Amino acid sequence: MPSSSSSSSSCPIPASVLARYAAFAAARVRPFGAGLINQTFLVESPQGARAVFQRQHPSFSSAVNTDLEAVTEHLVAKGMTTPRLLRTTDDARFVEDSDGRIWRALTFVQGECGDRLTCAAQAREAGALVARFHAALSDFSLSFVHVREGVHDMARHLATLQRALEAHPHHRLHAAVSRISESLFEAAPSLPDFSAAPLRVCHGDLKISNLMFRDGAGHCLIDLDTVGLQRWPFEMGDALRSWCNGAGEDVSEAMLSVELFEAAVAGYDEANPRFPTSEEWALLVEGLATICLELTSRFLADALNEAYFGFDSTRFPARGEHNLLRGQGQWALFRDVRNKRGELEALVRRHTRKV
Ligand code: GN1
Ligand code: MG
Repeated sequence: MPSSSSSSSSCPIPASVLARYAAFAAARVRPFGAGLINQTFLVESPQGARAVFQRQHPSFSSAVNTDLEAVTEHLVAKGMTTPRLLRTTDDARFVEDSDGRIWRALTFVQGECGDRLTCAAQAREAGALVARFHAALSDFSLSFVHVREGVHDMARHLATLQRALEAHPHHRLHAAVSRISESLFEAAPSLPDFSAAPLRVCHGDLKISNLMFRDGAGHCLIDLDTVGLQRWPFEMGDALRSWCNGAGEDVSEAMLSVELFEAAVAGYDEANPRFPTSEEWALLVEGLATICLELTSRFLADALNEAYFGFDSTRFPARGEHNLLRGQGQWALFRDVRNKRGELEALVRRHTRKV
């Protein structure tokens, strides 16, 4: 676990940022969570009040905080537990530091997050929690200020990988990335067209570490920067590629657990019988395969570009090595999902009611 540090000169949050939140001006700060994009810290005031501070990744605009505040207010009105945006003492939604980096604060929610599911009962809880989240946001009618274009645009991700291969011919990992990429480019055209699936308000990043549990029950979703309109088979495909992969993201060999998949699907359907439609359910397994391929592509591109995903410097010499391993893992998962496709689609039909 990361060690704690006090708010001295070594404090990772600039004093000018903390000063804008009166209760936390003299707080203790320590690294928190497992996100790969934003930097996250747990902040504790001398009086024992706690909040989560995040430094946003530069690829997210500060406008994301307007959406975050509106979405979390809607969730609270529906009786859902959620972290909420904390405004500064002078009522701003975020703070820009002297280097132009954006910081924001969120309320702290007590609960447990992990990097894998432990059993079918927990997978059922996970499915039900996300179904309740989707149902609660189904009548969220404000338009999103921050829109991420092309998130699941496979052609775009493949082009990024192709460009990375061309831009770094002498990279130490080029041969390894290129080997998988060849098979990946061959497999991509076999994926279906998802454009007929409707857009729904989705979380956008349902990997397991973004779900919080409490006493074994699904408690709340965190990491709400990516909430926006999305196609449901991509949303749930992203969830299931993470939830049903017991090996996690840091191994080269990963497999999809049919048992966890079945429990998650059943849990979702039980908690939200209103949607999705049977057409969307029918696209779920191919949505799952698509996200595995998309992530393979994103991780492999970053194995060469070494610019985006965070990495563990205690286990890997550089960002490239960690991302190559992640890419290999998602590629193994893609192949396993494709092998199990018939079995998984039969389970979806068995467990879901027709809408
Ligand atoms: C990133 O935000 P974070 O670290 O939970 C990424 C997701 C990937 C995930 C893989 C905004 O998630 O798309 O699925 O890593 N988020 C963004 O671990 O790129
Ligand atoms: Mg995220």
